[in-house]
Amino acid sequence: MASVLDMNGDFASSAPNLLKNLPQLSPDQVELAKLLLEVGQSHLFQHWAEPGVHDDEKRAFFDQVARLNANYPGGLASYIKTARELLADSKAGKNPFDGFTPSVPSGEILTFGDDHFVQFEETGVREARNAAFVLVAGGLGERLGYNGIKVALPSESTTGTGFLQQYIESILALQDASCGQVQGGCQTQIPLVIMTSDDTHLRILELLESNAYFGMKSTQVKLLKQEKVACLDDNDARLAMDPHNKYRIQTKPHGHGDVHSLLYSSGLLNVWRDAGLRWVLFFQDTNGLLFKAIPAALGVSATKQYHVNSLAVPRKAKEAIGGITRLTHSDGRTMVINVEYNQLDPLLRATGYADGDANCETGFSPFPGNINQLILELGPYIEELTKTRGAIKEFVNPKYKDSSKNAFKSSTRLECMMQDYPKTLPPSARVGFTVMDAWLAYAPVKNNPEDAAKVPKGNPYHSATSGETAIYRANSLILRKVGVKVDDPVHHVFNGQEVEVWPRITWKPKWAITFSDVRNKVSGSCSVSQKSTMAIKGRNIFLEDLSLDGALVINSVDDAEVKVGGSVQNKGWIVENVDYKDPSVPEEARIRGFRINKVEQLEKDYNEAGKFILKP
Ligand code: UGB
Repeated sequence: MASVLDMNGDFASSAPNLLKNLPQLSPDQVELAKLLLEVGQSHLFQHWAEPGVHDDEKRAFFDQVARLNANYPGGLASYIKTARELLADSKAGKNPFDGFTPSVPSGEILTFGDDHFVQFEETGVREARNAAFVLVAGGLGERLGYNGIKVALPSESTTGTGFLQQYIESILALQDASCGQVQGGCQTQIPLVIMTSDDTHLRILELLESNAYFGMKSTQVKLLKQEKVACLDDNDARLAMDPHNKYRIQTKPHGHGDVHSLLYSSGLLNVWRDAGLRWVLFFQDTNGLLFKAIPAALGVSATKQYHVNSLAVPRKAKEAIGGITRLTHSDGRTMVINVEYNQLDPLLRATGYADGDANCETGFSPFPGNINQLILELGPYIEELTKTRGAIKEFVNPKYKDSSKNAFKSSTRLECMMQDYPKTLPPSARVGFTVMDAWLAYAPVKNNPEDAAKVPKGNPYHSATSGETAIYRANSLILRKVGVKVDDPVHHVFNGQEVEVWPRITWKPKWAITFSDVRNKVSGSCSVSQKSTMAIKGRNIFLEDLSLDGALVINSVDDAEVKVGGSVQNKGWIVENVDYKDPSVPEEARIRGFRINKVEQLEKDYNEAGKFILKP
């Protein structure tokens, strides 16, 4: 242990209080104290002379500083330097897109179910055994205001399947389908990384462990926890003290961009490369349609040899998703990059688009909407991260007290976004994107009922209500595409949001992970009435001349082959409104504004191998 008296004179004179009140410090802690003083943070020690504070608090302060220093590429000195630069730019009103002119980029636009789409899906399934998946799930989802973790929320309430379960079962279905194409099969276990944070880590771990990892091997799943970054009190980047403890620095999340530095420092990328993997797929926490888009999008990456492929959907102007934009600089540089929703309108207005972020004659913004599902080719990704160590271009968004921009309303911090990864890529990098219909690919659960009800008419609600009803709509439309006569939906208002209510059709990913799978499992003349519910929970279930008017639930083990046909008629399951303010209703139902009343159903379980016919 070094004594404070070992410290040099500069240090002592700049923080005289320390001399009297420092506990015994290790040499590393002394270095950290010096570092803080050198980068203008002496205010952090100002109150250390006050009597009555236990040395443990002060040591804990240094533990926290050590973590903040270690977890940021280049350490705290680099964080503070970047913060000063970005805060000065922000104060000067400097536009991060200065010199760039936006234009509409061109990319691969897919039409669900056509030959092209089917080919891309086939290629995607083949490539899936060479892929690793990365779920960013460190966010608390403040906009949704749900008390639990978002990945535990049911994606739909017919079967109650949670988002994480849905994701894992989809990856396993892809794994099986992909290995099934290899002669003699293969033992591939597609890796899944989940980025967590202090807000979500323990609860995600508990969810996985209490559900046997939803069928994955526990070794297949790795959790990487992102750390928060220090908050900043002013334009000099003075670190903010925690309002509840003067011996801690206040911290806030740094954003989903942390995923790149975490993957880099974890060493996993090299492990994956050595195992022959070729793709890394990034995705977010609450999109129940996500895996309907993954096989084709991966097929596009492989066919076009994209280093970066962003998944996109047609975007409504002002919708809270970023716009994929081609930016051309006056010096000739160009890049295709996400421009975040709050920056798109000012950028367009400043560059000659008088109406800013507006819909064009198609009824959509001409800029495709980024749904933050990225597919990166592993080799070029490793090459780039070796240069950047995973650091992503950051931004700062202080809320100023007044127009002098000298003081903030509350502390701010640097942030980074995972989709900004291409910003540092050389012009030779192949950066593309793939557009699919929103009904097929994108229905996130982000907004609480009150905010969702205020969304401009015609724009998606992005709520638990729309997230669930979108799953039923997508499944109904897919079945229609293979010839099933699915009744039209009815319109209904839940939590102040008008949505289409289609028959509640759900299936396990292992029943169908591609359009061709659905086509192969449905034959003859099938029909489903609007009031119906169908839950297909087995791999080898074949619908043949089925007429459904009620609720039908089929469970089967993989070795059972079940043919389902004939006329199924019963009172079914009824979708009932609930009041989102009623505390007696579980939160999961309240945030969607409905629950399912299971009045009557035909439910069959097939627990043994064999061939079966279900024909009432
Ligand atoms: N997340 C983390 O893992 N860590 C963090 O520190 C923060 C978030 P939000 P956002 O697809 O609809 C993004 O808050 O940031 C995870 C894109 O930037 O739901 O408002 C979090 O758990 C935007 O361009 O989204 O907007 C979640 O899984 C647009 O594409 C994910 O990051 C938009 O998503 C996203 O966090 C969209």
